[in-house]
Amino acid sequence: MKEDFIRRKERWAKKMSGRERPTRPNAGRLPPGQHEVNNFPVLDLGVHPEIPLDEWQLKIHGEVENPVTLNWEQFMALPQFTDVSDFHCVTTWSQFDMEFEGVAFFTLTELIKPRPSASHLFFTGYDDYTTNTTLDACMDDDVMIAHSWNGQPLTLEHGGPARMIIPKLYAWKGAKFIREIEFRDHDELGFWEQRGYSNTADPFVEDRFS
Ligand SMILES: Nc1nc2c(c(=O)[nH]1)N[C@H]1C(S)=C(S)[C@@H](COP(=O)(O)O)O[C@H]1N2
Ligand SMILES: [Mo]
Repeated sequence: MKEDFIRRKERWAKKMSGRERPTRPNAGRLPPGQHEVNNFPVLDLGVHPEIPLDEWQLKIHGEVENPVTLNWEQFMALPQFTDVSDFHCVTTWSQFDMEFEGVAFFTLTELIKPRPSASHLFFTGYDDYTTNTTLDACMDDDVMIAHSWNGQPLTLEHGGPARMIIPKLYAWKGAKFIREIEFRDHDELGFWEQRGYSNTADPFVEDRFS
């Protein structure tokens, strides 16, 4: 476990320093039961909350040493991170080679310093959507809070100003219009998790429903 964590953090450090281009396998990257698309469909509860950048805030708190509420300027002043990943929606579409830019989750954890008691995360969007993961699932080199896709600011329908990207989990685990991230010492099911979707959500084992 510890060694795996160190490897993920090393991969992230290499990406941050520009010494490693993200490389993607060609074979075996389409999870079972998925098909590839190229049109980046929109999926959400149908509410697209419009948050002016000068009112936008991201609150990160809970089991952390240094809780913060970032405004847009502070968020954009953090070290920036670009990565390429695949995107898997539980409704069976996958899109490869998605280039997102934002703030790496490892950068956030260095800022807020999770307490040893922090084991889970609870995410809330400006549309009041919620979802949850383990902390471990987000301590990975490809996890970020993205503000841009393919070099352009995220459109509102895709979760702008900023959204979570957690490539190794089905996309409902990535909260669009992100407003709050709470570090917790216990798990709590989010919107879809309460409605029968899997809590762990690993596309490669078709972990769709609980
Ligand atoms: N805030 C918020 N985030 C959300 C959702 C939502 O309804 N609200 N839907 C989730 C679901 S079910 C999916 S598949 C992805 C879709 O992201 P996209 O619309 O950019 O394709 O966002 C996820 N994040
Ligand atoms: Mo979804």
